[in-house]
Amino acid sequence: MRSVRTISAVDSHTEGMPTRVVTGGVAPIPGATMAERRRYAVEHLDDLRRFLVDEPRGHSAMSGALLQPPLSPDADWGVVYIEVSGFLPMCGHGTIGVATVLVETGMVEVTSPETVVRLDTPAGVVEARVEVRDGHAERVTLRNVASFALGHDLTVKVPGLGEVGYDMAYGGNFYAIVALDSIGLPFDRAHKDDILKAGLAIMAAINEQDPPRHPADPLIGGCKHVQFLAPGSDARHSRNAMAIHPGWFDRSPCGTGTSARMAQLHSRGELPLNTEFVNESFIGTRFTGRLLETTTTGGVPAVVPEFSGRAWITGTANYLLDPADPLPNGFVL
Ligand code: PYC
Repeated sequence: MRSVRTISAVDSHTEGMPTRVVTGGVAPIPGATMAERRRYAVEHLDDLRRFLVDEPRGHSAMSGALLQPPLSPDADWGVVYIEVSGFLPMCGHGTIGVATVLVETGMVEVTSPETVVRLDTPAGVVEARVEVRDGHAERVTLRNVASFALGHDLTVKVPGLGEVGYDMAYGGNFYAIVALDSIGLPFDRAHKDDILKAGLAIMAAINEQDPPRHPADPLIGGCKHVQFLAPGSDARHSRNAMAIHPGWFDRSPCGTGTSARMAQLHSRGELPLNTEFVNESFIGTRFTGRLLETTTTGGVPAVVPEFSGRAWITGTANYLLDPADPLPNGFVL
């Protein structure tokens, strides 16, 4: 067996969505903040991302996290998120996966019944409270970054769909929130190809006509996620089909999408603080969330959300690169 690259990982899934937690084989990434590390990774480490998430080691909906030494003094670990769409500023299901792996592998000091893990992410420090029973991470509750609605009742002209109405909200990534029945499609996995095609067309049109920009962080912008709401979704219980660039659905309810949805509902006056909200994924798994407090970010009214969900370890692996492998960075079909 020969290898010119060896990356160790603990694989997990959060409510159905994979997180490959990279625990070894990646050096500290240059940068004075995690946002700078993410930017360095975008510019210099895309081959590593593709090696870990694309085929044949990953698949079209693969996602993961590179563990890093933290840069904020109060954080336990730093995280750079990787997935098929690129390097995300923040990833909720991924953070639940990371916190679960850190506790179950003993990479943080574990206390029962709760272990608090502070993670330095490109979008800011997030706090994960892990419920621990008999050494097992049972559930993770995340206090997420400030989330906000950027616009209500916006419209975009989408080739093949005409004028599509949406709200734009941020919960660690930007989400165009669209009622699925407004584009004439049913909330049915048998129609997933049509839903995905519509999602990608909406993202492309928004990025061309009115791309979102974070008011306080110039490194965060663009729309790579469309949160399609199922009929009957409301401010206490929503179901979503989360279409993500370049062409896949979140299998989990999506943590940053849940935060964006709660921020949108709050800004519309429909979700007060400290009120339970359930978000359900396309495969029927759930996150529970609530809004903790109001704040502002870059002058925009915002809320601080929390959400909780569960993750399970599915394996440990060393990912190798044979020097004779003709597809060293993997591929996308
Ligand atoms: O859970 O925040 C999330 C997420 C983003 C992309 C996929 N999952």
